[in-house]
Amino acid sequence: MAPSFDDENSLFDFVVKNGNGVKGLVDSGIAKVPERYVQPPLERIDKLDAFSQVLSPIDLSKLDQPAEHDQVAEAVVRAAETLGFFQVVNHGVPIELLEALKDAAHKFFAQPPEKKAVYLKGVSPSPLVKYGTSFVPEKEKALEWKDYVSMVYTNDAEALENWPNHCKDVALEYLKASTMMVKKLLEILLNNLGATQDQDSRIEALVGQKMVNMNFYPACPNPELTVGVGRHSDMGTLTVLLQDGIGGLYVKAEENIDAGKMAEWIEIPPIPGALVINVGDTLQILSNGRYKSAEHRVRTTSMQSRVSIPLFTTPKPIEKIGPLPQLVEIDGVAYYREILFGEYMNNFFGKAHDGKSSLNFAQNTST
Ligand SMILES: O=C(O)CCC(=O)C(=O)O
Repeated sequence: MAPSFDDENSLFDFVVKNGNGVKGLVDSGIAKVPERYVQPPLERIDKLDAFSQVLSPIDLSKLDQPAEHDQVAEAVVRAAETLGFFQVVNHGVPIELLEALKDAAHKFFAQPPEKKAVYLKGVSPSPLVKYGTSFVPEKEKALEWKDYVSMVYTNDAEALENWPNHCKDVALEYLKASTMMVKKLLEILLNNLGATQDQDSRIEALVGQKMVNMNFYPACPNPELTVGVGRHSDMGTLTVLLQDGIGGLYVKAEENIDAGKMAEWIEIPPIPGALVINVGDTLQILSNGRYKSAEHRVRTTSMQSRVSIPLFTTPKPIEKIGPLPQLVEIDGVAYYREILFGEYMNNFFGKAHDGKSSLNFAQNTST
């Protein structure tokens, strides 16, 4: 018989503190999600409420063809200026590697809870690896239906020594191949801002810290009441995301008053072999608002477990972030203040997901 999780504390201990995660909850045989996972009505995701707009993926191999380069670069810039989300193909990350990553994620989460719990915050043998569930469970009224393992990159040797055996080789290869792609995209985005001076060192600083996550969303008995991940934008520079074929990732197209369009959620359908790219808050800040960090969220599904594997690229915590001075001069105003990325990060991880409110922290209140 499934254990009772009517008592909030016993549920929290089981899922969060003891590391059983949502996977442990599902494996215990629950027929209905516990109250603590029930989202307020406005946060629930109605599948039928979203547009399924198949935005053509951008073929990055064309960047190497002089006749096509400018058109592709323009598509990247346009996507960063509008939705902040796009998919890429022929990105240089081997397709077999993408398959191996999804397998590795399934294998990691299929392990018994005690094998994963060794990486829980506070007991993990390495500060580079953290296993957990939801986003910041201590701060959330309703928990997110997701388990994850995070692997922070410092150097190859430390990654191979500390990252979990099931994931380390493939995650490291993914990080390297994807970072090369991210740098190419940043070159395009910075050129468009006229930021050509010291570009290589600027790009290195923008991707100075990297982290690969493996997310696991177990099949959920009540997808209509829960979220896999709540509405949020990423805090960093660019995120590369591998999703499997299950679907459920949504991005918000902002209201466009000039075009008479209301805000709407668009489903980002899985495209075999493609990777999703999304603009993070750091690029919105750097571009003084020209590039838009993408508000996104994830639905749960009752049919099958889903995995996704993001690579987050961010500046190092000691790095300053702020709008490019030449853009402030053109705009006559700095929409964001200059701050240490570490401060931005602490604020981001100190609160439950709440759309793009993370950006308020960097807002220049004197404008
Ligand atoms: O699973 C996904 O598709 C998105 C994951 C995500 O937004 C995150 O890990 O921050």
